[in-house]
Amino acid sequence: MKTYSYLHLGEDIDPDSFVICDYRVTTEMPMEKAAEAIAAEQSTGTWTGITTLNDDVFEKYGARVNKIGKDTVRIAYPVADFSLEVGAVPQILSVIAGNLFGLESIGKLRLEDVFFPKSMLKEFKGPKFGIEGIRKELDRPKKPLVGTIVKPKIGLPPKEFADYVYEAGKGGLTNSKDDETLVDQTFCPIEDRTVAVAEALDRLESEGHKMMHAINISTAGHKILELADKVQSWGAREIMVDVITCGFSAVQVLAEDPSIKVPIHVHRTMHGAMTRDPLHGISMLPITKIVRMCGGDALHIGTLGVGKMSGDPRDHHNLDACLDDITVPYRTVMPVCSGGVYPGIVGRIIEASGFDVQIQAGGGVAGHPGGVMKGAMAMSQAVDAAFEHIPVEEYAKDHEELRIALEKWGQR
Ligand code: CAP
Ligand code: MG
Repeated sequence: MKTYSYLHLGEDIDPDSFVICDYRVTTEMPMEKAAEAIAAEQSTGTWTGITTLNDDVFEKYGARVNKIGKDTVRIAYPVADFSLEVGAVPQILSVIAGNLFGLESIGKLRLEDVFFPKSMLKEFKGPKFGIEGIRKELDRPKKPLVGTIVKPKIGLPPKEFADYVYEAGKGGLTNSKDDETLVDQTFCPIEDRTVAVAEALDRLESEGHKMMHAINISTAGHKILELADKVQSWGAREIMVDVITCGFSAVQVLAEDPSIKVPIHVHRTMHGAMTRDPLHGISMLPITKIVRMCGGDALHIGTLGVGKMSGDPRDHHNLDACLDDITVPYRTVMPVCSGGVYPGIVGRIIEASGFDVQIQAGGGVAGHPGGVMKGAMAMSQAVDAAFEHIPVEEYAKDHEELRIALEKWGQR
């Protein structure tokens, strides 16, 4: 039986003909063997030589191990390995991020990055709104967006929920959203909540302030489009999808359906199971790239090493993947920095992100001693200070709400 080698080290790989993946590999095996095991499992091979593999199949469809580093490998998968209907994420993921994670012989493995050829990128449409579209809806051309997550994350009935949104808008916030665990519980049915929030947003608009609230429609795959349609008809101005629990295709089906005419806010709850271990899983970067391909308009990317969720300066790659307009043919995605945010850290986040960002605080608004409106004012003031390059403690001298927030939570 013929044995085949998947090693093509240092060869020129045409980026238009391959999907190129960078993996981090922790293994007792020699790196070359580990890399070949991955390339085989994910393309034409298996754990042993097989009589059914021939030169033609191997040459056309075999993955190529292109680079090996101390603990990294680069593997290129021929475009032909992907389903004809290439704009379909499930099959792509099962090639580049499938069985390989379970290979007993390898140890730990992490997909760090992925590069798709133009022919595949063009099968996806990207965001319908993106940064520009969301800014236009909000009449907020330059300043960072500033939002809240209604807290407590579950339990408020529709009226109190909508009152929270109204107060947040009165305090100057441009955005608010449902929390990831809230969809359609009996204490807050989605129809009643959407209608009550729509009334609050209309009232704010009639008083001169434009605001968006993302209604969480994360539900079963066969019901998500219908639910999105319904919440739109009840007045939703934005919808939210938990992309890991619902799947990338949920984002895509919503973004590509012509009946959906509102931006899609993409939450990433459960991503930590894949992204947190620096040696195993899938880093946020490929997730960000695929969300953008599928049409997410805003995406949580972490707080660039500052907030309550684990994260580090590598989050910058995720930010770049939202904003990069050179390598991808889509609109940009609004990066959302959320998780343990409060006024005293807004300046540091904006320093790291720039102004094209949506900064959000749940506890950092609802925990303000003066209540939601003052909490929202303090967050808005912190954003204004950063936008005007004024140190936050300086700005707080004339802004009481901000001063109280700094007293309570401090500053970093
Ligand atoms: C923030 C949040 C978000 C996190 C998730 C929460 O609330 O609503 O779900 O931002 O993390 O429940 O934690 P707080 P990430 O402002 O009260 O922390 O954005 O990193 O996906
Ligand atoms: Mg949350």
